[in-house]
Amino acid sequence: MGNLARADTHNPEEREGEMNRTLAIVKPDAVGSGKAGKILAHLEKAGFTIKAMKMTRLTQLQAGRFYEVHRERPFFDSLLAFMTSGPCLPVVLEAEGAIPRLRETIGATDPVEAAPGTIRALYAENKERNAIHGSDSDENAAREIAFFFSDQEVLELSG
Ligand code: IDP
Ligand code: MG
Repeated sequence: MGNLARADTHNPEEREGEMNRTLAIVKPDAVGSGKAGKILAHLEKAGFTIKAMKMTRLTQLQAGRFYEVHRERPFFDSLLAFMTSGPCLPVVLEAEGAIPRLRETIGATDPVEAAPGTIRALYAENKERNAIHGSDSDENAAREIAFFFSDQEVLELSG
């Protein structure tokens, strides 16, 4: 390991290997069809460390808040019905370059467009029931981790 801290890195704790965290959610289709274990194994094989996870079932209100940005989309009501249809599994993942790495590992939203070998290519049913969520930016990763995990849980993670 070189000791080349990036010039724009101010927090010394963030220097080593540029480790950071993102949020995945194993969605209700994948949990319900017994694919959660395979998906977690896929994520570990792709270089992520699981830092926290919990099985939960979203309420309509929670799903609406989580997907607030899509409220005006034609698929919003259907997405909420899907996301509240059964348990899901939010997971905090750590890796170097975690946010882009997760997006690459999960593949395109629609499984027919997802690159071969990606989680969605392997496990998604269709564009809506697509097995897994991944945060799309640093800002959203922080927001989405905080959405599911309390300050105390996150603090305990950093120990
Ligand atoms: P992403 O999950 O790949 O980031 P987004 O565009 O952020 O995709 O959409 C959020 C979720 O909404 C998708 O993962 C999928 O479950 C659902 N979704 C997105 N586009 C469509 C669509 O055109 N039809 C049905 N569901 C969709
Ligand atoms: Mg998205």
